[in-house]
Amino acid sequence: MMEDKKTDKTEQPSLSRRGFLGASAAASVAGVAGVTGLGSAVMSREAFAQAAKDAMNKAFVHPGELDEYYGFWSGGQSGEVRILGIPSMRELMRIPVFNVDSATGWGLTNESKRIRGEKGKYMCGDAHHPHMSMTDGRYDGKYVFINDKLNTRVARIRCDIMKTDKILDIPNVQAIHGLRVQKVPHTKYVFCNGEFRIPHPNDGRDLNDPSKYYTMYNAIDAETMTMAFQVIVDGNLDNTDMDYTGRFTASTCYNSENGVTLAESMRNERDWAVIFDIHAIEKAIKEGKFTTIGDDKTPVVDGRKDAKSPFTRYIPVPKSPHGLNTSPDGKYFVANGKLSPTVTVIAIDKLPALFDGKIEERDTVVAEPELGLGPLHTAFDGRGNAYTTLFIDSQICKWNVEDAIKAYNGEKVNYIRQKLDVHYQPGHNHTTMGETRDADGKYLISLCKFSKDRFLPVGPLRPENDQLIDISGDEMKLIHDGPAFAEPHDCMIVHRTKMKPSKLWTRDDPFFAETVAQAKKDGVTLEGDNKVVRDGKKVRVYMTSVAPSFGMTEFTVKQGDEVTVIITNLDTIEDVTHGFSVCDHGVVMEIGPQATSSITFTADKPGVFWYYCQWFCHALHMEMRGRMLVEKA
Ligand code: CUK
Ligand code: CUA
Repeated sequence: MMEDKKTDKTEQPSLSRRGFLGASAAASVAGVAGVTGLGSAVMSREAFAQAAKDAMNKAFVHPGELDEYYGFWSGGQSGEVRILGIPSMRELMRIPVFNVDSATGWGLTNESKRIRGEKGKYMCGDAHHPHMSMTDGRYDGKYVFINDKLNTRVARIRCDIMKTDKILDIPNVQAIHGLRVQKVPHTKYVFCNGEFRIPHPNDGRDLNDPSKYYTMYNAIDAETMTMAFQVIVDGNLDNTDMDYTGRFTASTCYNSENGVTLAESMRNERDWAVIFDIHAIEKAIKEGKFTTIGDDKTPVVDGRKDAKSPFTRYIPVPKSPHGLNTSPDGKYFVANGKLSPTVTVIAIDKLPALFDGKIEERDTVVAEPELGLGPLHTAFDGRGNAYTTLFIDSQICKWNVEDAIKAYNGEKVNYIRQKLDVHYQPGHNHTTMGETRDADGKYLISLCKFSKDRFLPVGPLRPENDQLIDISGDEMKLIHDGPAFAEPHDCMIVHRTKMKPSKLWTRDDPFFAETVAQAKKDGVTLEGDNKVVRDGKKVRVYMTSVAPSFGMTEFTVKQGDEVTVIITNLDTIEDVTHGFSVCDHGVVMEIGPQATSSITFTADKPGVFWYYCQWFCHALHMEMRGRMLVEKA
């Protein structure tokens, strides 16, 4: 595992962070600025404090003002996605995805249960990588996709209503980790990595014969949210990204030993960046050259190393690489070394020659700068600089890509621009618009896994620390500490001009189309009728809501009935959301303005049960209630 080594082996003129411990934070950072080769004298403490203050003031969003960016945050093992305003770091919304949510009834309502499908019964998920759909390498404001490592799923969030609208169970693999979208010409595919190696089909065969295990690279059709294809690989896939030509994707891949235990998977000094030729894979599938696994229909091609297929190439990179990031100029894939202090820069324009057999794998590597201990992820500012998180050093290393290439070619140049302490142990980092052609180099987020002493203590479990860093100038400046609950592995920052969220629901929204179809069958007009439809032991209660009342102040059912309450919110005023909750039945849902929501439960005990609106909607919100009368069976 990663050891907290006492010395910094970096050859570049940088200081070991350990040397700073005990010094004040401001003095430390000033010290770093002085040794980064910027050629500047060490900043005085006062000058540094003033510069940081200026940056903070510039980023301050006053009450009533709006943020410049939407940040989409993964909620990690909470299973949700959060929307933050950047630079204020204010949390604007939470979008339940793989979790069950008591506020909105996500996972309880019929609409959400349909979307969650079979695996919706698992009330948990482990969300890592939110990424927005793109057109021509730019965010298009349509969808955000996110993986669930825990239950092997990928979800799609619609950015007009900011709700999850599809969840796909990925077949034949276990643990979806890295996820990215096709950037060019548009997001036709969502690519995601199956991480853990398993037998195929995983039905009890080859249980303890790891030589038969493997995992696969997966492509999902982004529009239909169905499987497009799978590629068998060696090793364990970690993170992935795509190029700006639409032909190549790359995944970091650890455990090139195909081992099962930690010791077995640590033997090799180098693992791989696996390159996938998407065009070659599409061609093979079109020609019917694929197999399938068990009953599943997904086309599968073999991209293992020994298969010497036209689909993959395995570029050796040191050692158990983790993050994989494409530079916004479209030139490079950067694989982050994790257990090596280096990152590996792969020239994308050399990949056609590699696939044609004209050059060797390592000939595509144009730089391998040494940055510090534990490089995990790299972000870009659109000005030729890269920002790599150093997990063990607890730093962000800013370095220049072209200078790193020169150094790799033997020139004496210093490619490291600055190292900034962050607090502490950063995983992902992300720049504003940095995963697109529109990378604007304004802010960098460092998602730190530990906050230690940065916040008031709150018991043994502490928040993480999402730090906002101003990168618009020559120097990085830390301007905000943001405590976060489990665990924002990754985020994505989108300029607000890219987004067009709806203010009201539309009555023909597919989100509740099935509920509308049921009402039609029952001869009910959702926009006006308030009535109870009995269908054997099934009872459907149709109600409208207009602040501050439900269309029905009581309804009667029999003990043992399966009751479905369908509510249509007729309010047309923005921001007037109602709720529907039934006491002592675990029933709760949100009904947005102009939406229809429904929920099904069993009226299992006789008596009077009040239902009420749990979403504060009006001065008479507390009066927005009624009675469910349950007659003894
Ligand atoms: S992973 Cu968590 S820090 Cu899932 Cu993108 Cu790197
Ligand atoms: Cu409606 Cu509160």
